[in-house]
Amino acid sequence: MTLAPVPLARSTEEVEALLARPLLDLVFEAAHVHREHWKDSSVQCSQLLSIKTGGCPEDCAYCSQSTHHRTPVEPEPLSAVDDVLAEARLARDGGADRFCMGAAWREVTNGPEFESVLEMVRGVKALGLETCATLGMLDGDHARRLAEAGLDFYNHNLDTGRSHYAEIVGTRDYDDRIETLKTVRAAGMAVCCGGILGMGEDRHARAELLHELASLDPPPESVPINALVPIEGTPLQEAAALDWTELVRAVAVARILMPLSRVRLSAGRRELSEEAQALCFLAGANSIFVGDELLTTPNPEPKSDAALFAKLGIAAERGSHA
Ligand code: SAM
Ligand code: DTB
Ligand code: SF4
Repeated sequence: MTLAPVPLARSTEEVEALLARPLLDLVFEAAHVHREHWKDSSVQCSQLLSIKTGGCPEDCAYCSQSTHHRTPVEPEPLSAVDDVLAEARLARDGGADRFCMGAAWREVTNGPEFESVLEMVRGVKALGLETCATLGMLDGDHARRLAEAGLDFYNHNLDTGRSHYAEIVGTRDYDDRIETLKTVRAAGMAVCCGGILGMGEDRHARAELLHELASLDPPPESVPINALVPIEGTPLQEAAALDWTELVRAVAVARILMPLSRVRLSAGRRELSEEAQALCFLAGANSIFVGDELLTTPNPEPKSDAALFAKLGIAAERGSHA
């Protein structure tokens, strides 16, 4: 059976129309696109570690690590290189294939801390893992040095659509984010860039975000789709919970718009049923965060993820393009 082809979405309005399609038609179409471009249903597994927690001067309304909010997170200095490498080894032995180091910095600055991060990247790479870091904004020289140290991916999210952005972040511009993404690209690293759903945005803002991501040239290699993890003490602590179908829709539309990207079902998986996660995988999600913790909040337990993968017959390994 063939479905009527979906025209390549070119405008935010078209993306919004895709998001509004009947759910099962949308999932069917996305699954079709997925299977055309990826040769199996394997799921890539990234593990996160917060290497520098809290004390961030930015005011991101969702974040546990901003000094603008009083949250339960206690600031901690940059971790020691050896401790990070010990965590990376555990992650690798637990089945992760990519290790992502996150720092609550507004931007990278030169000095001993950056030198330590470069050493962490070299060490993680030497363990045979793919390397990823998310350190805030960076300039061309930082990007070049990270790439030389062996950094494969740089994560920097657009977070939400342009029309909603000012509600969420006041201390930097949308275009600052886009600039950093260009700098990452120019240094030859792969881009990991996505956003968060469930921050009070409407479908139009979600369409803007997905359209913006798909319009990056080339689109990001990894697209994390996060559902807000509400954090006590932040302005979004009482945000209305996202309906799981909206997450499935966003995953499906990301898959249709960015057929060759890894679409990662990211933060918020603990709140999703196994059935909802299965529908996300069918709709084209082919990456998750594994391990007990995200950055400052819990993730599903590794044993429950292993059980889900076993039930669905999903292999936790590097999948490849068709
Ligand atoms: N400071 C760096 C930055 O903002 O780019 C790196 C770390 S920051 C915590 C990485 C990303 O995690 C954010 O851009 C955001 O998309 C996501 N994130 C942070 N807190 C979250 C939350 N409570 N729920 C869902 N996603 C979150
Ligand atoms: C991304 O898009 N999600 C990750 C990673 N990139 C850095 C972070 C999720 C953080 C969730 C809230 C926390 O644990 O603090
Ligand atoms: Fe800082 Fe990143 Fe949190 Fe924003 S999301 S407050 S930049 S750590």
